[in-house]
Amino acid sequence: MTRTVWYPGHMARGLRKLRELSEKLDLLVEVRDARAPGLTGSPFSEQVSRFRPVWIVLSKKDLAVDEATERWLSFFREKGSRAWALDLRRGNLDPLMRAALRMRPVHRELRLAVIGIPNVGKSMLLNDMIGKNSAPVGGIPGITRGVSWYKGKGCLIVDSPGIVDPKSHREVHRRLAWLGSSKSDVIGGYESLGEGLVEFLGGSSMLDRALEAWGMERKEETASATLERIGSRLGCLVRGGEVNMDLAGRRFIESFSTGKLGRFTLEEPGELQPWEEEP
Ligand SMILES: Nc1nc2c(ncn2[C@@H]2O[C@H](COP(=O)(O)OP(=O)(O)OP(=O)(O)O)[C@@H](O)[C@H]2O)c(=O)[nH]1
Ligand SMILES: [Mg+2]
Repeated sequence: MTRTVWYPGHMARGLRKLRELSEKLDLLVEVRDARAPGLTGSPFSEQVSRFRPVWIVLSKKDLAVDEATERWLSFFREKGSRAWALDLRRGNLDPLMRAALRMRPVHRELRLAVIGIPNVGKSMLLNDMIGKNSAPVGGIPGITRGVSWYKGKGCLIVDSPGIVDPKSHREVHRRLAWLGSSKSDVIGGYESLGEGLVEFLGGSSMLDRALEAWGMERKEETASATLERIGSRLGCLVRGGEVNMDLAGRRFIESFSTGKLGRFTLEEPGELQPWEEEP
């Protein structure tokens, strides 16, 4: 049977290890992508939040629409979570660190874990927190494979591997792939994912904005035809001048996920997704 969800062994091991560790922790910081703060929630955070404080950091603030990020921050704060939005490449973690260190028990260092789904910036946040580039960071999901402790000023911080929920709806995994948080080649191939993204963006003016970055215009056509034009524009050609649709999808998703096509927010707080049922 073809696998439709990316859930390698290191995720299951990481989740087990985090569960074992959670008793020892004073605080967990969950990193979510500011472009889709609902869809990028961690499967572990809900379980652990019943007995440990979980704070939220919306990373990649620079790639999301500012007004939407403000609405998400209010949403999380109204639910009782402490929440910050950050461009982790620029740091500016003083308010977060000051608040975290206030949770430090008098007799020992603060024990904190950074959790979240893949590629949201957990290791980058940890490095910012300890003031050293100790944890490996990278642009593809699955860089951190195990659970490791790092020492900061007055704190011990755990970096953990990105963990997705294998039981989430397939559409959630597709959206995570658009954001670079799931492995596209495992969950259906770049052509179909690229077409899905064209279709999704086509429901609003987001597609016009994305195409604009390549000097292209929107036309009345199928998603496949748009992706083909993108591929042609980017020179994703095979012999005979035909477009390599898999490569076109890959380049489109990479450009989108790394912010080359501008700022986007894919969901609003409280929005019901098409695959979710009314309560
Ligand atoms: N533009 C932008 N890029 C960011 C930000 N935070 C992280 N990144 C980028 O996101 C990518 C992933 O960062 P990591 O820190 O490795 O993410 P991770 O969550 O530890 O990923 P895994 O270990 O694979 O689960 C890197 O290419 C970072 O440069 C941010 O706030 N803004
Ligand atoms: Mg990491």
